[in-house]
Amino acid sequence: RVFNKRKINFFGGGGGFLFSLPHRHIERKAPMAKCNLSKGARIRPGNDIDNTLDLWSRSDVQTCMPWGAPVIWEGTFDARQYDEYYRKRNVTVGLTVFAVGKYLDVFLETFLITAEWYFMIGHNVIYYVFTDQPNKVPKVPLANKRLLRIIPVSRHQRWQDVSMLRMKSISEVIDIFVSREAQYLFCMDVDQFFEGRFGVETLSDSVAQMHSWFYHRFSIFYSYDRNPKSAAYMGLGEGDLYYHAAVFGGTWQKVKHIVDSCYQGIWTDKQNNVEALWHDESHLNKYFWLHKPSKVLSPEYCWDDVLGTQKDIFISRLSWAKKQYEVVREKTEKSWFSFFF
Ligand code: 5GW
Ligand code: MN
Repeated sequence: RVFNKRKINFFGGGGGFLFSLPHRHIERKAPMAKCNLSKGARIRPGNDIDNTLDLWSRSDVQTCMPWGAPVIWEGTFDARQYDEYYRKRNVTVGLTVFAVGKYLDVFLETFLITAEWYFMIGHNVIYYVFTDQPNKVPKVPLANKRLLRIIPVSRHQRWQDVSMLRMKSISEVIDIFVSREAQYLFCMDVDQFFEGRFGVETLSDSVAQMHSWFYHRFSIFYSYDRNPKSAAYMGLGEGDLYYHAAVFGGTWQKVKHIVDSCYQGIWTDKQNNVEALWHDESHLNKYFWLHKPSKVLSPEYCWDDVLGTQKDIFISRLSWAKKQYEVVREKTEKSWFSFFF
């Protein structure tokens, strides 16, 4: 959530111009916390596949969280072993994506085509495409064991509502479809494309995405909601990481709890006539602070190419698409930020 937001907050990261620049230009990089588990320690009890992770293969980055959740980086997992484990269990993974208004024309086809190349290849996949124009959904040919459901939604006046009402719609679709046909569910923004493996190594009870703009920033720059009137409020010193709402997931049971809790917060804010700084993302960050994710994805899983080449990013798996504000947003919504480019 970087551009085109109206509320500006000094600590907000997305706020002032200086804080919006890619950090490599202006800020000292914050050193990453390191995994404090002793070598050979088991990340989860039992014979869970996550015990095969080699958290010590990447000494340059944070590979586990203090509560024991692994952070998935290239080099920490054996893709073959993961695929075999979940193939045996015949896992089905759902993927929700919203394509409302012009976002359908501009982003959906590329998102789906590249997902067919890289997302959970060899496993059962069900796409849930939420859209206000069902008959315009591109007919992307799907591989074996993959299917796509179109979920009609209505268009909302304010774009903040489009992104916040995702939480409610996802919850409903979990009740109607996902709980009957999939074990895991990912929820993603549509304005991105896959360009590297996004596989079953990402599956876990609840999965959060490390935000690529913040992983080397000191936590005072995390753009949490700092307004005490909002349900998403987080004080200075609170929070673990800044998570990106463009990718989150888990078992459908956990995702249901995530989206219901976030929606509850959004609804409470509406009653109180406040709106969190980064909308659903602020509420998601609050949620993951109170309910720690059981797995965290490294910025490889949602990378912004604007950040350029970084020596700890060996591969970009899912990449932000160029925004094309002129096309996707109304004239009045044009980004003030684009003035600088
Ligand atoms: C339109 C104008 C402003 C903000 C959002 C929208 C919008 C979002 C829309 O018109 N249609 C739509 O389907 N969305 C969905 O919400 C897309 O899946 C989109 O990826 C997601 C989040 O909105 P983004 O990607 O514009 O938000 P940021 O935080 O990535 O800039
Ligand atoms: Mn987006």
